[in-house]
Amino acid sequence: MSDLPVADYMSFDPEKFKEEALDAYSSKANKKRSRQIVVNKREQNEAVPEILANTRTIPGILTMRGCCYAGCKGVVLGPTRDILQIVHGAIGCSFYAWGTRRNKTRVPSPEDQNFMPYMFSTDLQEDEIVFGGEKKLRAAAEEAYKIFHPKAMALFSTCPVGLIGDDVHKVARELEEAHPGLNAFAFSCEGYKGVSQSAGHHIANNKLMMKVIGISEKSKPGKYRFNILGEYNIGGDAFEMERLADKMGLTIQCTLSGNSCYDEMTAAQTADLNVVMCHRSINYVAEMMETKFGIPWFKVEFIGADATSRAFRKIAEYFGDDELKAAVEKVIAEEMVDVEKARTEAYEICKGKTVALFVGGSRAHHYQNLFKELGMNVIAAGYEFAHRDDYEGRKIIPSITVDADSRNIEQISVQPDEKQFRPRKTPEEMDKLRKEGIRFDDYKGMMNDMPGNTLIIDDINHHEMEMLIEKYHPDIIAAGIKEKYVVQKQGIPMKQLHSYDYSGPYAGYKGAVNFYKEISRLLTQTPFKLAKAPWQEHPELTASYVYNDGGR
Ligand code: CFM
Repeated sequence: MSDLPVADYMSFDPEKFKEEALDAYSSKANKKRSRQIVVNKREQNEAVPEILANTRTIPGILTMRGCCYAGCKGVVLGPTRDILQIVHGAIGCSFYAWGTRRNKTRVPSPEDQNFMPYMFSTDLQEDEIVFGGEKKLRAAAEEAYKIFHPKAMALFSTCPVGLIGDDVHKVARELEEAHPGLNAFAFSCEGYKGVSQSAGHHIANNKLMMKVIGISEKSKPGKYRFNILGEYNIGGDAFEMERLADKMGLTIQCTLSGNSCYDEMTAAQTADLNVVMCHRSINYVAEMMETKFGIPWFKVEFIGADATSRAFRKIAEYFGDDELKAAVEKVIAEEMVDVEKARTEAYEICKGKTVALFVGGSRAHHYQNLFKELGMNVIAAGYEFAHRDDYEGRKIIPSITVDADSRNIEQISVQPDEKQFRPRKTPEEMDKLRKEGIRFDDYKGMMNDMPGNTLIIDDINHHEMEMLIEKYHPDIIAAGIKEKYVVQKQGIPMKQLHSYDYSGPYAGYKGAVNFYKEISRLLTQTPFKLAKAPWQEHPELTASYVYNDGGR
């Protein structure tokens, strides 16, 4: 047997769970789901098992996933405050990508533009679906331009736009011709493209590389300048990283895209390092910036106090300045005082409790850091839309089969930029850093970080979630708004790890303190355990008509 630590949960039998969960399916569905539910069982140093990921959800199964448009507009571009973003489509698509993700922004001065409070949509109607909506999009964009005079405008396609064939890219070109100096670009990010929001990330990454990153050289002042890729400032997470970086004497040139502005993005290539938080949504930009501008990248996590310290130490190591290293250590020591106090208090309540996480494409991994710090055992985890590399690590990328759904998404290739390519380190310096433990261009994936005998479920559905709760009653489930009430109604505390409901930040040190306190509160609260659904008290419900028959 493996000498890896085993999830400390006596009755938990992931093999049995898998067998029972699959039992409910038809043979075809069973075959597919059996490759998406795996037991993370392996010998020490052996590769983690292969999982099937980034494939279509089986029709009829309720999925947690979002759409391609959500990944492009909602996720990657959404948090940028001063690119005026117009959604070409029905009003609902716009409304649900506006504000619900809680990506915050801080406008430096009243003169700076901020379009976050506005929702721009063409509000497509039936007659435009029949006769075409391009004219309406053009008119909407002109109207918005006249009112706001933005530096950049982005146009987003929703499902009907692709079906009726409106040329959003032509409208963007016309806008640029009509308004010299305006940077206008459009996204063919129709909701149905690809199998999830992951396709939208890729489409957004491509366009940012082609139209935004590298078009100016107005960098921020600072000696040690880096970009954070894949951090979206949900509940103020990026604010916490900015606070810490400031204290340590580091400069964040640009965050893609939490609390970001257009000017910072256009000069992102002037930074000397890219650190990647959410690998899934932004690894394409990291790779392309390395090829085009010579900026090395490595993966970090700012979720979890220890992970935060590790991340900043790695950054200091990369820049290699002793003064900087000392400043980083000083801040870590200062910050850890409050962290340790909060952690010790929470630890007593949380230790030994179990948790299952099913979140997006990176958080199901990152948040395990915080639960571990509380002494909790992760028994099951899964992503909604991540790819195999996010589970098994980047080294398996060459063995991923590219299917028709992925081929649907434009692949762009970049070349070293004639003027702006500049290696940041010599090959010898890079080798030295590698020897010191910095893994450039790598992500080891979630499964390699998890104990043996844990359950990994890709694109979990209601049936499997309900079964997990019924059979194994995790003490906490971390997931999203779509799962929240299903979980709570079964008496299990639920931590919403997408928008954090009304809470956050959870990143960095202050974030860790918030998280510890909240998890202890969730574990000591009783309302959901006390509440009984009507069917629990009276298994059979009967209905009767109550109406006034007028005395007849
Ligand atoms: Fe990256 Fe995200 Fe996530 Fe994501 Fe998302 Fe999100 Fe997420 Mo919701 S970019 S993959 S598409 S960390 S919106 S901020 S919480 S599913 S785990």
